Amino acid sequence: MKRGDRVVWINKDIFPHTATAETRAFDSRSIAASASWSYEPGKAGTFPYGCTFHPTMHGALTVR
Ligand SMILES: [Cu+2]
Repeated sequence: MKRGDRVVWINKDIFPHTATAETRAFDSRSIAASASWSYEPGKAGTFPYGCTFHPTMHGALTVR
């Protein structure tokens, strides 16, 4: 994605999850089942993130 774009996490699970950057550059806090959270990054870079509830869940957001 590019700066100025908006990314949306949609929780399609029956349990709450978070999208929390390892650097805490962003943190959705708890996203309830069937809810969503969006974020507009202000800085370029690669941001590894995870779910604070489930340590095996992780990903990375790349912003150009
Ligand atoms: Cu989770």
